[in-house]
Order: sequence, then structure tokens, then C-alpha cells
Amino acid sequence: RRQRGFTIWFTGLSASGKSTVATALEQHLLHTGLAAYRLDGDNVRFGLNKDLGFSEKDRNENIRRIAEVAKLFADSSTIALTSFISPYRADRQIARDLHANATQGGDDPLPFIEVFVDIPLAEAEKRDPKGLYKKARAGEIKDFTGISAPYEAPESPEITIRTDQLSVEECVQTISNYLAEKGLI
Ligand code: GGZ
Repeated sequence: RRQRGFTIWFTGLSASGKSTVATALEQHLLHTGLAAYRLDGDNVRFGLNKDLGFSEKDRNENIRRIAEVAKLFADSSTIALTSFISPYRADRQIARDLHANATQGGDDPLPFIEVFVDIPLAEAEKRDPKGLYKKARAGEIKDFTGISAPYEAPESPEITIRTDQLSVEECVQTISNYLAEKGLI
């Protein structure tokens, strides 16, 4: 039976460290000789999803499309890494279900690993690398996650990483240990 890919779904606040950890994990997997591909705002929100903003409806559609694309990558035996805030529990559940039901041709479901990039809002706001929290507090950006739009933390993610307590390397190690334990890598 052919090797199956899977999806590692990062979720967390803006400035939580999702992209940093996903990038380092992608490098780690590539160096191990595995095919991995990262989907993030830079290659999705400026292309496929450039028609979408940050209303609840647009975020729902953003995540729906990303989940479909991640599923296709995983189905092509690639490790898909997604780093989007994905603030709504129901949207992440839809992404999970899509992988669980990707069983065409009698294949097994595609594994879906939700990684909660956990950081206190105050810490994300202190980092504020792009000054977005400051603008959101000043009312210059509306519907900003954590300030004026919700973030629904995962209730049972496969993995939780505290990026304010662990180094990037330690976060990568935590995730790769999990993948090895599950026989995924
Ligand atoms: C949250 C916003 C917003 C609003 C622009 N709310 O830190 P960043 O800059 O680089 O990452 C954030 C990114 C969030 O896009 P996602 O596609 O991950 O969001 S979602 O999953 O909720 O659809 C932030 C920037 O875009 N940004 N406006 N209002 N983040």
C-alpha cells in the first residue's frame, strides 16, 4: 500500500509563532528526506484566497479552501503544514473531518494533527512584530483576533506547544517526537 501523507494543522493567535515553528519543522522534515510543503498567509492569502478578508464568513471560507488544499497535498503523499490563525473550532473540525473522510479507493483516512500554538494574549501583544495589536487597540484594524474578534482555543489538540516557554528547536522536537511515536515519520 502506498505511503500516505498527512496534515499538520497549526492554530494560534497572530504573533504566537505558528509560521516560525512550521518553517523550522518543514526544514527538519525536508532534511530527513520527506516531502513537506507549508501553506501560509504569504502563499495563500495573496493568491488563491486574495478575494477574502477577515470577517467571520471570509475566515470560514479561507479555512475551508486551505483544508481542501492541505488534503490534496496529503493525498499526494506530502506532509502539508498549515499555519493560519483558524480561530473557529467549527472550521478546524471541518478541516479534520475532510481528512478523516478522504478514503477514496479504500485508503485509510489521512492523519490530521492539530498543533495548538499556545501563548497568552498579553505575550503576543508584547511581541507585536508588525504593530498590528497596537493598531487593533487603537481601532485602526477591526475584527482583530484576540482584541475585537474571537479566538476559540482547541479543546483536544494532538499537540500543544508553549512558544513563550520553549525554544523553536524544542517545539520542533516535541512535534517530531509525536510524529515518530505515531509511526508517521
Ligand atoms: C487577525 C489579521 C487581521 C485581523 C490582518 N485579524 O501576524 P500576521 O498578520 O502575519 O498573521 C495575521 C494574518 C491572519 O491571517 P489568517 O489567514 O491566518 O487568519 S484566519 O485563519 O483567521 O483566516 C495578521 C494578519 O493576517 N491580519 N488582519 N483582522 N489577523
